[in-house]
Amino acid sequence: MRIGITCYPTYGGSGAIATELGQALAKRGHKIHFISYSLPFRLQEYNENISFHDVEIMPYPLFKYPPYTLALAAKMAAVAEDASLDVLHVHYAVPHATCAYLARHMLRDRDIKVITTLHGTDITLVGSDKSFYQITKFSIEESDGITAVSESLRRDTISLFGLTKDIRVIPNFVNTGRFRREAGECTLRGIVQEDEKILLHISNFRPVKRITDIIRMFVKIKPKIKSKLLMVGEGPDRIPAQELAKELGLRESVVFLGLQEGVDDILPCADLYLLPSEQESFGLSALEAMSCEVPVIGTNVGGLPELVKHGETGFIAEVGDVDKMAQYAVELLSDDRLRRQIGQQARQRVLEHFDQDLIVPQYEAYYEEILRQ
Ligand code: GMT
Repeated sequence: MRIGITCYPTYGGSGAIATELGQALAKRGHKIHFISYSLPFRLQEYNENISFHDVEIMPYPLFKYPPYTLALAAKMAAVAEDASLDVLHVHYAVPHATCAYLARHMLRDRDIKVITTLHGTDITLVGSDKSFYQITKFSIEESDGITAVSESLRRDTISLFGLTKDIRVIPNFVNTGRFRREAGECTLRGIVQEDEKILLHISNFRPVKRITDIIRMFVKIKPKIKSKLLMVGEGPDRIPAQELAKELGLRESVVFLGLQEGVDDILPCADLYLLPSEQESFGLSALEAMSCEVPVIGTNVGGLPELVKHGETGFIAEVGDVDKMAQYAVELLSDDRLRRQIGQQARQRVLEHFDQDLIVPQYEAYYEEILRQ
Protein backbone atom coordinates (compact mmCIF):
# COMPACT_ATOMS: atom_id res chain seq x y z
CA MET A 1 0.00 0.00 0.00
CA ARG A 2 0.98 3.64 -0.39
CA ILE A 3 0.39 5.31 2.92
CA GLY A 4 0.66 8.96 3.98
CA ILE A 5 1.31 9.48 7.69
CA THR A 6 0.88 12.78 9.49
CA CYS A 7 1.86 13.29 13.11
CA TYR A 8 3.42 15.82 15.45
CA PRO A 9 7.14 15.40 14.79
CA THR A 10 8.27 16.56 18.21
CA TYR A 11 8.86 14.48 21.36
CA GLY A 12 5.65 12.76 22.40
CA GLY A 13 3.96 9.39 22.30
CA SER A 14 1.69 10.00 19.31
CA GLY A 15 4.62 11.06 17.11
CA ALA A 16 6.69 8.16 18.41
CA ILE A 17 4.00 5.59 17.58
CA ALA A 18 3.24 7.12 14.17
CA THR A 19 6.94 6.97 13.28
CA GLU A 20 7.53 3.47 14.62
CA LEU A 21 4.45 2.36 12.68
CA GLY A 22 5.68 3.97 9.45
CA GLN A 23 9.12 2.40 9.85
CA ALA A 24 7.66 -1.04 10.55
CA LEU A 25 5.27 -0.78 7.58
CA ALA A 26 8.14 0.29 5.32
CA LYS A 27 10.08 -2.81 6.37
CA ARG A 28 7.03 -4.85 5.38
CA GLY A 29 7.24 -3.38 1.87
CA HIS A 30 4.71 -0.53 2.00
CA LYS A 31 5.57 2.91 0.62
CA ILE A 32 5.43 5.42 3.45
CA HIS A 33 5.19 9.21 3.09
CA PHE A 34 5.56 11.23 6.29
CA ILE A 35 3.97 14.67 5.99
CA SER A 36 4.73 17.14 8.78
CA TYR A 37 6.48 20.40 9.64
CA SER A 38 9.76 18.72 10.51
CA LEU A 39 11.39 15.32 10.51
CA PRO A 40 9.71 13.10 13.16
CA PHE A 41 12.15 12.70 16.05
CA ARG A 42 12.20 8.90 15.93
CA LEU A 43 12.72 8.72 12.18
CA GLN A 44 16.34 7.74 12.26
CA GLU A 45 16.86 4.72 10.03
CA TYR A 46 17.22 5.01 6.29
CA ASN A 47 14.72 2.96 4.34
CA GLU A 48 14.15 3.27 0.60
CA ASN A 49 10.39 2.95 1.18
CA ILE A 50 10.23 6.06 3.36
CA SER A 51 10.04 9.66 2.22
CA PHE A 52 9.50 12.82 4.20
CA HIS A 53 7.50 15.80 2.94
CA ASP A 54 8.12 19.06 4.73
CA VAL A 55 5.19 21.45 5.20
CA GLU A 56 6.32 25.00 4.66
CA ILE A 57 4.31 28.16 5.28
CA MET A 58 4.90 31.39 3.47
CA PRO A 59 5.59 34.11 6.03
CA TYR A 60 3.42 37.20 5.65
CA PRO A 61 3.09 40.19 8.02
CA LEU A 62 -0.71 39.84 8.10
CA PHE A 63 -0.48 36.36 9.59
CA LYS A 64 -0.57 36.74 13.33
CA TYR A 65 -1.18 32.96 13.36
CA PRO A 66 0.46 31.37 10.28
CA PRO A 67 -2.17 29.02 8.78
CA TYR A 68 -0.32 25.71 9.23
CA THR A 69 -3.54 23.75 8.95
CA LEU A 70 -4.13 25.01 5.41
CA ALA A 71 -0.54 24.44 4.36
CA LEU A 72 -0.69 20.90 5.75
CA ALA A 73 -3.99 20.11 3.99
CA ALA A 74 -2.58 21.41 0.70
CA LYS A 75 0.59 19.34 1.15
CA MET A 76 -1.42 16.23 1.98
CA ALA A 77 -3.44 16.66 -1.22
CA ALA A 78 -0.29 17.25 -3.30
CA VAL A 79 1.51 14.20 -1.89
CA ALA A 80 -1.62 12.06 -2.27
CA GLU A 81 -1.80 13.06 -5.92
CA ASP A 82 1.92 12.67 -6.73
CA ALA A 83 2.46 9.44 -4.82
CA SER A 84 -0.99 7.97 -5.58
CA LEU A 85 -1.66 7.39 -1.90
CA ASP A 86 -4.23 4.77 -0.94
CA VAL A 87 -4.52 5.84 2.69
CA LEU A 88 -3.89 9.00 4.66
CA HIS A 89 -3.34 7.96 8.27
CA VAL A 90 -3.35 10.88 10.69
CA HIS A 91 -2.25 10.69 14.30
CA TYR A 92 -3.81 13.03 16.90
CA ALA A 93 -7.15 14.37 15.71
CA VAL A 94 -6.48 18.09 16.24
CA PRO A 95 -5.97 19.48 13.62
CA HIS A 96 -4.81 16.52 11.52
CA ALA A 97 -8.23 14.91 10.99
CA THR A 98 -9.55 18.26 9.74
CA CYS A 99 -6.61 18.71 7.35
CA ALA A 100 -7.14 15.20 5.98
CA TYR A 101 -10.83 15.96 5.45
CA LEU A 102 -9.91 19.05 3.45
CA ALA A 103 -7.23 17.23 1.46
CA ARG A 104 -9.62 14.44 0.51
CA HIS A 105 -12.17 16.94 -0.76
CA MET A 106 -9.52 18.71 -2.81
CA LEU A 107 -8.78 15.40 -4.54
CA ARG A 108 -12.10 15.13 -6.30
CA ASP A 109 -10.99 12.44 -8.75
CA ARG A 110 -8.96 10.27 -6.44
CA ASP A 111 -10.39 7.87 -3.96
CA ILE A 112 -8.28 8.06 -0.86
CA LYS A 113 -9.23 6.75 2.57
CA VAL A 114 -8.66 8.77 5.71
CA ILE A 115 -7.89 7.00 8.96
CA THR A 116 -7.63 8.93 12.22
CA THR A 117 -5.88 7.50 15.26
CA LEU A 118 -6.97 9.10 18.52
CA HIS A 119 -4.18 9.32 21.07
CA GLY A 120 -5.46 10.96 24.22
CA THR A 121 -5.58 14.68 24.90
CA ASP A 122 -6.82 15.24 21.33
CA ILE A 123 -10.04 13.87 22.86
CA THR A 124 -9.88 14.37 26.61
CA LEU A 125 -8.35 17.86 26.79
CA VAL A 126 -7.93 19.72 23.52
CA GLY A 127 -10.68 18.19 21.35
CA SER A 128 -13.29 18.46 24.06
CA ASP A 129 -12.51 22.12 24.76
CA LYS A 130 -15.39 24.20 23.45
CA SER A 131 -13.19 26.03 20.95
CA PHE A 132 -12.38 22.76 19.16
CA TYR A 133 -15.27 20.48 20.09
CA GLN A 134 -17.52 20.83 17.00
CA ILE A 135 -14.76 20.73 14.41
CA THR A 136 -13.06 17.78 16.11
CA LYS A 137 -16.32 15.81 16.30
CA PHE A 138 -17.08 16.62 12.65
CA SER A 139 -13.60 15.69 11.41
CA ILE A 140 -13.48 12.42 13.34
CA GLU A 141 -16.93 11.45 12.08
CA GLU A 142 -15.86 12.22 8.51
CA SER A 143 -12.87 9.87 8.73
CA ASP A 144 -13.30 6.54 6.93
CA GLY A 145 -11.70 4.71 9.82
CA ILE A 146 -11.10 5.62 13.45
CA THR A 147 -8.76 3.89 15.85
CA ALA A 148 -8.07 4.51 19.54
CA VAL A 149 -4.97 3.43 21.42
CA SER A 150 -6.86 1.92 24.36
CA GLU A 151 -10.28 0.68 25.35
CA SER A 152 -10.48 3.53 27.85
CA LEU A 153 -9.92 6.14 25.13
CA ARG A 154 -12.57 4.49 22.96
CA ARG A 155 -15.07 4.79 25.82
CA ASP A 156 -14.07 8.41 26.54
CA THR A 157 -14.51 9.33 22.88
CA ILE A 158 -17.97 7.81 22.73
CA SER A 159 -19.09 9.52 25.92
CA LEU A 160 -17.52 12.92 25.19
CA PHE A 161 -18.47 13.13 21.51
CA GLY A 162 -21.48 10.83 21.32
CA LEU A 163 -19.94 9.11 18.30
CA THR A 164 -21.93 6.27 16.80
CA LYS A 165 -19.26 5.23 14.27
CA ASP A 166 -17.14 2.18 14.98
CA ILE A 167 -13.89 2.96 16.81
CA ARG A 168 -11.35 0.18 16.53
CA VAL A 169 -9.00 -0.29 19.47
CA ILE A 170 -5.47 -0.95 18.24
CA PRO A 171 -3.19 -0.60 21.26
CA ASN A 172 0.18 1.05 21.16
CA PHE A 173 3.16 -1.20 20.66
CA VAL A 174 6.88 -1.40 21.18
CA ASN A 175 9.81 -2.81 19.27
CA THR A 176 10.78 -5.43 21.85
CA GLY A 177 14.02 -6.15 20.01
CA ARG A 178 15.22 -2.61 20.56
CA PHE A 179 13.66 -1.94 23.95
CA ARG A 180 15.18 -4.72 26.02
CA ARG A 181 17.36 -5.05 29.06
CA GLU A 182 20.34 -6.48 27.20
CA ALA A 183 20.13 -3.80 24.52
CA GLY A 184 23.20 -1.92 25.64
CA GLU A 185 25.59 -0.95 28.35
CA CYS A 186 24.04 1.22 31.02
CA THR A 187 25.09 4.67 29.91
CA LEU A 188 24.26 6.39 33.19
CA ARG A 189 27.07 5.27 35.43
CA GLY A 190 28.69 8.68 35.19
CA ILE A 191 25.66 10.11 36.94
CA VAL A 192 24.63 7.27 39.21
CA GLN A 193 26.91 5.29 41.50
CA GLU A 194 27.12 1.51 41.30
CA ASP A 195 25.19 0.97 44.55
CA GLU A 196 22.45 3.52 43.84
CA LYS A 197 19.04 2.48 42.56
CA ILE A 198 17.67 4.40 39.56
CA LEU A 199 14.14 5.78 39.46
CA LEU A 200 13.13 7.17 36.09
CA HIS A 201 10.46 9.38 34.56
CA ILE A 202 10.19 10.48 30.92
CA SER A 203 7.59 12.93 29.63
CA ASN A 204 6.83 16.35 28.22
CA PHE A 205 6.51 17.74 31.79
CA ARG A 206 3.00 19.05 31.34
CA PRO A 207 0.60 19.52 34.29
CA VAL A 208 -1.29 16.36 33.32
CA LYS A 209 1.84 14.32 34.21
CA ARG A 210 1.87 15.62 37.83
CA ILE A 211 5.63 15.57 37.94
CA THR A 212 5.80 17.36 41.28
CA ASP A 213 4.13 14.22 42.72
CA ILE A 214 7.24 12.35 41.62
CA ILE A 215 9.45 14.69 43.65
CA ARG A 216 7.11 14.39 46.66
CA MET A 217 7.27 10.62 46.31
CA PHE A 218 11.03 10.61 46.03
CA VAL A 219 11.55 12.63 49.21
CA LYS A 220 9.87 9.72 51.05
CA ILE A 221 11.88 7.04 49.24
CA LYS A 222 15.33 8.61 49.42
CA PRO A 223 15.94 8.19 53.22
CA LYS A 224 15.14 4.47 52.91
CA ILE A 225 16.82 3.59 49.61
CA LYS A 226 20.17 4.76 48.28
CA SER A 227 18.98 6.10 44.97
CA LYS A 228 18.80 8.80 42.31
CA LEU A 229 15.78 10.10 40.43
CA LEU A 230 16.35 10.79 36.75
CA MET A 231 13.91 13.09 34.96
CA VAL A 232 14.04 13.01 31.16
CA GLY A 233 12.17 15.56 29.05
CA GLU A 234 11.30 19.18 28.81
CA GLY A 235 8.17 21.21 29.39
CA PRO A 236 6.35 23.80 31.47
CA ASP A 237 6.56 21.94 34.80
CA ARG A 238 10.31 21.39 34.74
CA ILE A 239 11.07 24.59 36.66
CA PRO A 240 8.44 24.02 39.40
CA ALA A 241 9.74 20.46 39.80
CA GLN A 242 13.34 21.64 40.00
CA GLU A 243 12.37 24.29 42.56
CA LEU A 244 10.53 21.72 44.65
CA ALA A 245 13.47 19.31 44.55
CA LYS A 246 15.74 22.12 45.77
CA GLU A 247 13.29 23.10 48.51
CA LEU A 248 13.09 19.50 49.73
CA GLY A 249 16.88 19.16 49.84
CA LEU A 250 17.05 16.84 46.83
CA ARG A 251 19.17 19.03 44.55
CA GLU A 252 21.98 16.41 44.30
CA SER A 253 19.81 13.35 43.96
CA VAL A 254 17.28 14.50 41.35
CA VAL A 255 18.92 14.83 37.94
CA PHE A 256 17.11 16.62 35.12
CA LEU A 257 18.54 15.27 31.88
CA GLY A 258 16.46 17.36 29.46
CA LEU A 259 15.45 15.97 26.08
CA GLN A 260 17.20 12.73 25.19
CA GLU A 261 17.25 10.97 21.82
CA GLY A 262 18.08 7.43 22.87
CA VAL A 263 15.52 6.51 25.53
CA ASP A 264 16.06 2.88 24.54
CA ASP A 265 19.59 3.24 25.99
CA ILE A 266 18.37 4.89 29.21
CA LEU A 267 15.34 2.74 30.08
CA PRO A 268 17.21 -0.55 30.58
CA CYS A 269 19.33 1.15 33.26
CA ALA A 270 16.31 1.93 35.43
CA ASP A 271 15.14 -0.03 38.47
CA LEU A 272 11.73 1.61 38.57
CA TYR A 273 9.61 3.74 36.23
CA LEU A 274 7.21 6.35 37.66
CA LEU A 275 4.13 7.68 35.85
CA PRO A 276 1.71 9.30 38.34
CA SER A 277 -0.38 11.07 35.66
CA GLU A 278 -3.76 12.65 36.10
CA GLN A 279 -4.78 11.42 32.64
CA GLU A 280 -3.08 8.88 30.45
CA SER A 281 -4.96 7.30 27.59
CA PHE A 282 -2.21 4.68 27.23
CA GLY A 283 1.22 5.55 28.64
CA LEU A 284 3.70 4.62 25.89
CA SER A 285 6.75 5.35 28.02
CA ALA A 286 5.45 2.89 30.63
CA LEU A 287 5.12 0.25 27.92
CA GLU A 288 8.68 0.89 26.77
CA ALA A 289 9.88 0.60 30.39
CA MET A 290 8.04 -2.71 30.80
CA SER A 291 9.62 -3.98 27.62
CA CYS A 292 13.00 -3.32 29.31
CA GLU A 293 11.87 -5.32 32.39
CA VAL A 294 11.39 -2.18 34.45
CA PRO A 295 8.39 -2.31 36.83
CA VAL A 296 6.02 0.66 36.60
CA ILE A 297 4.24 2.56 39.33
CA GLY A 298 1.32 4.39 37.77
CA THR A 299 -2.12 5.75 38.51
CA ASN A 300 -5.58 4.34 38.13
CA VAL A 301 -6.47 6.48 35.12
CA GLY A 302 -7.29 6.00 31.45
CA GLY A 303 -5.50 3.15 29.74
CA LEU A 304 -2.74 2.67 32.33
CA PRO A 305 -4.51 -0.21 34.13
CA GLU A 306 -4.94 -1.94 30.74
CA LEU A 307 -1.17 -2.04 30.62
CA VAL A 308 0.07 -2.24 34.20
CA LYS A 309 -1.44 -5.17 36.09
CA HIS A 310 -1.41 -4.30 39.77
CA GLY A 311 0.96 -6.53 41.75
CA GLU A 312 1.95 -8.44 38.62
CA THR A 313 3.75 -6.06 36.25
CA GLY A 314 3.90 -3.02 38.52
CA PHE A 315 1.67 -1.11 40.92
CA ILE A 316 -1.33 1.18 40.49
CA ALA A 317 -2.45 3.85 42.98
CA GLU A 318 -5.06 6.59 42.98
CA VAL A 319 -4.06 9.97 41.48
CA GLY A 320 -2.17 12.06 44.05
CA ASP A 321 -1.69 9.22 46.53
CA VAL A 322 2.00 9.95 46.92
CA ASP A 323 2.30 7.95 50.18
CA LYS A 324 0.99 4.78 48.59
CA MET A 325 3.19 5.14 45.53
CA ALA A 326 6.27 5.78 47.70
CA GLN A 327 5.41 2.70 49.76
CA TYR A 328 5.20 0.54 46.60
CA ALA A 329 8.49 1.98 45.40
CA VAL A 330 10.29 1.16 48.65
CA GLU A 331 8.82 -2.35 48.58
CA LEU A 332 10.15 -2.95 45.08
CA LEU A 333 13.51 -1.26 45.52
CA SER A 334 14.35 -3.07 48.72
CA ASP A 335 13.60 -6.53 47.33
CA ASP A 336 15.76 -7.33 44.29
CA ARG A 337 14.10 -10.70 43.74
CA LEU A 338 10.58 -9.24 43.72
CA ARG A 339 11.63 -6.37 41.46
CA ARG A 340 13.26 -8.72 38.97
CA GLN A 341 10.24 -11.00 38.99
CA ILE A 342 7.81 -8.13 38.39
CA GLY A 343 10.12 -6.79 35.67
CA GLN A 344 10.19 -10.15 33.90
CA GLN A 345 6.42 -10.48 34.15
CA ALA A 346 6.11 -6.99 32.68
CA ARG A 347 8.27 -7.98 29.71
CA GLN A 348 6.23 -11.16 29.26
CA ARG A 349 2.99 -9.15 29.19
CA VAL A 350 4.49 -6.85 26.56
CA LEU A 351 5.61 -9.79 24.43
CA GLU A 352 2.16 -11.36 24.62
CA HIS A 353 0.03 -8.27 23.99
CA PHE A 354 1.98 -5.24 22.78
CA ASP A 355 4.82 -6.45 20.60
CA GLN A 356 5.25 -4.51 17.36
CA ASP A 357 5.02 -7.75 15.38
CA LEU A 358 1.55 -8.40 16.83
CA ILE A 359 0.14 -4.90 16.44
CA VAL A 360 1.49 -3.63 13.10
CA PRO A 361 -0.37 -6.40 11.19
CA GLN A 362 -3.56 -5.18 12.91
CA TYR A 363 -3.06 -1.76 11.31
CA GLU A 364 -2.37 -3.41 7.94
CA ALA A 365 -5.54 -5.48 8.20
CA TYR A 366 -7.50 -2.38 9.22
CA TYR A 367 -6.23 -0.41 6.19
CA GLU A 368 -7.29 -3.28 3.93
CA GLU A 369 -10.71 -3.45 5.56
CA ILE A 370 -11.27 0.29 5.09
CA LEU A 371 -9.99 0.17 1.50
CA ARG A 372 -12.51 -2.57 0.69
CA GLN A 373 -15.43 -0.46 1.94
O1 GMT B 1 -1.88 13.99 24.71
C1 GMT B 1 -0.71 14.03 24.98
O2 GMT B 1 -0.21 14.09 26.10
C2 GMT B 1 0.21 13.92 23.86
C3 GMT B 1 0.21 12.55 23.35
C4 GMT B 1 1.49 12.47 22.66
O3 GMT B 1 1.59 12.93 21.53
O4 GMT B 1 2.43 12.00 23.30
O5 GMT B 1 0.11 11.56 24.38
C5 GMT B 1 -0.99 10.70 24.27
O6 GMT B 1 -0.68 9.74 23.28
C6 GMT B 1 0.29 8.76 23.65
C7 GMT B 1 0.53 7.84 22.46
O7 GMT B 1 -0.63 7.17 22.08
C8 GMT B 1 -0.20 7.99 24.88
O8 GMT B 1 0.74 6.99 25.23
C9 GMT B 1 -0.38 8.96 26.03
O9 GMT B 1 -0.93 8.25 27.12
C10 GMT B 1 -1.34 10.08 25.63
N1 GMT B 1 -1.34 11.10 26.68
C11 GMT B 1 -2.39 11.34 27.47
O10 GMT B 1 -3.44 10.74 27.38
C12 GMT B 1 -2.19 12.37 28.51
